[in-house]
Amino acid sequence: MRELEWTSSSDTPARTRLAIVGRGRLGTALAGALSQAGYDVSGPMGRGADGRGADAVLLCVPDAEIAPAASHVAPGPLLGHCSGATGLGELTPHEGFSLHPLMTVTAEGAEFAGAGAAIAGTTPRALAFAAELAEALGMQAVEVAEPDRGAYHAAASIASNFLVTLEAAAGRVAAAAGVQREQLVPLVRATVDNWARLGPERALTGPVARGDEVTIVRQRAAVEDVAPDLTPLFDELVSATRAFAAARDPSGTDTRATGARDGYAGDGSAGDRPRPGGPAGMNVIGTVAELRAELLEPRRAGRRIGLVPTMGAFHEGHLSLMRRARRDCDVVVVSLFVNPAQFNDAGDLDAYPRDPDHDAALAAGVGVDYLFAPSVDEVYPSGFATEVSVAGVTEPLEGAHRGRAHFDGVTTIVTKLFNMVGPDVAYFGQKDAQQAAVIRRLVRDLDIPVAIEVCPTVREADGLAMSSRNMHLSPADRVRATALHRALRAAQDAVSAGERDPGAARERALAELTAVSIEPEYVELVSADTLAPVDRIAGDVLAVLAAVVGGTRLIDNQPIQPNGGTGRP
Ligand code: PAJ
Repeated sequence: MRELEWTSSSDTPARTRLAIVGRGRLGTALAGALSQAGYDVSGPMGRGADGRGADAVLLCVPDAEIAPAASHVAPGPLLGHCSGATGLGELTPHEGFSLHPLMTVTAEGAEFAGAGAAIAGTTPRALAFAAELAEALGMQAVEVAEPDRGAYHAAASIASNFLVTLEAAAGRVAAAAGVQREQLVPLVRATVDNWARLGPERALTGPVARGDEVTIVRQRAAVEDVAPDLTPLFDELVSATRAFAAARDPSGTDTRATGARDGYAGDGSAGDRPRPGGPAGMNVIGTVAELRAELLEPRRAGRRIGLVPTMGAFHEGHLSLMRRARRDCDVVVVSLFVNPAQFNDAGDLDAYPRDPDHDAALAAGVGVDYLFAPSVDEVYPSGFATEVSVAGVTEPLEGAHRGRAHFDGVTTIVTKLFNMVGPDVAYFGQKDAQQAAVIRRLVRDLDIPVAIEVCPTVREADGLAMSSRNMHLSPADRVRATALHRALRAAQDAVSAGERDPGAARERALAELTAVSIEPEYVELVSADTLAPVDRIAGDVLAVLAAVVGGTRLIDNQPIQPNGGTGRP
């Protein structure tokens, strides 16, 4: 039996008369539970009810119908709704409250006792009534301020609705393997239970947490095979899980870092290269002669050969190029060669991560046909005396900061790789925008018969562009480094809002960096073609930047679109 001061004027305590409007699942469940708790409940009734005679009216209707339903309610009673997202303004001019159960209500009803409930009220009395209803239902009430409703409700959707979407996806993939949904249930229960008992950090297990990239690649290939529409979701989840695992346990997240350096000989000796033969389905090749012999037949048959030049330590950025090549070409060759000629610092070359067997497994996982991993001697035999050097586009930005020798090293090795492989198409990443522009100029100037494809930058969930150097960042610097992407977005946002002065857009980017004490080597708005600074933003413009964050040099860029759009690289 409930008594409220505001209804009780006689000696006999009056039961609070509560009208429930809305005959859906929630209205039905609340009417039952509150009547059991001692309230004098009428309803659930239809949406046009005026609530006359009630002390309080509770609207259990969809958000869009709260205001129309409220307009039918006669003046007098307290008026509440059960929405998490909608504010109390919809109840005006009534004295209003809201009670949002943090609990799902299915056709079978709901278990309110023990669940949370978000409450709010336009007056202390209305808030107290919402608290009282929650208590009567055995719920843990928490007051959520109006400005916090959006975040509160998003959290509820992620925790509940999106989890169901994930489980539905898991069920589909499981079904393709002949595993029934029911067989996943104990796993899901144990996971949620671990999350509740141990917290998210300790509850996270599995291949992403272990850094087991080979397994992730295999899983992705399977998803792509049995439920291709789920691949983007899978990729996003891997990326978000990686970011979470990295923030959680900075010491042990990237197993490649240690494994790589342990096995590194640094002189192009066999320890730098994958074991010959390689994983099933992929051929690992160490010499130019062998490679040419292998490609002779496909070339004669007019098959399309794609090349992805790399220096190893594969991450999703590299794998995205390989997948693209796999999609577009008949034969996919990936070169893995840590090119000493493009490092201007011996320490940098020594520290370059290497894990050739792991790389070979990843490449095989995405369907690469040949992993070409030559030794330093194979590429630069004694007496080697030729250099390919591109002028102009190599001079600003990276050229100015790393020295011309860097790009001379890149153009020399890439020319050699083109001659060794003879690809129809070669794939490069937008992540290294200047490198891509230099390569385009190289093939144009030297009439090299290869098409250059530049693929979008692959980013971590928090926006940091993937790079083999990221593994050197300390946890704190890993967080600071996200400012690079924010800076580029700030420049894009300024331009989208109408800014055409590169200096002003640059200042916006700079502000994001200085906010976390990052002094960039450069932040510029340049022509995407020539890499020269622009004096007005029009046409294809790139925002580019480089910065040393905690001793690790990072670069990033963003194509800028003057007429809106995300310009997402
Ligand atoms: P590496 O740094 O191994 O990069 C190989 C290719 O992967 C490059 O084309 C690079 O732009 C691309 N890449 C790197 N990170 C990426 C990301 N987050 N998203 C998309 N693509 C990404 O670049 C080199 O090697 C070398 O200079 C090389 C061209 C192989 C010459 O030695």
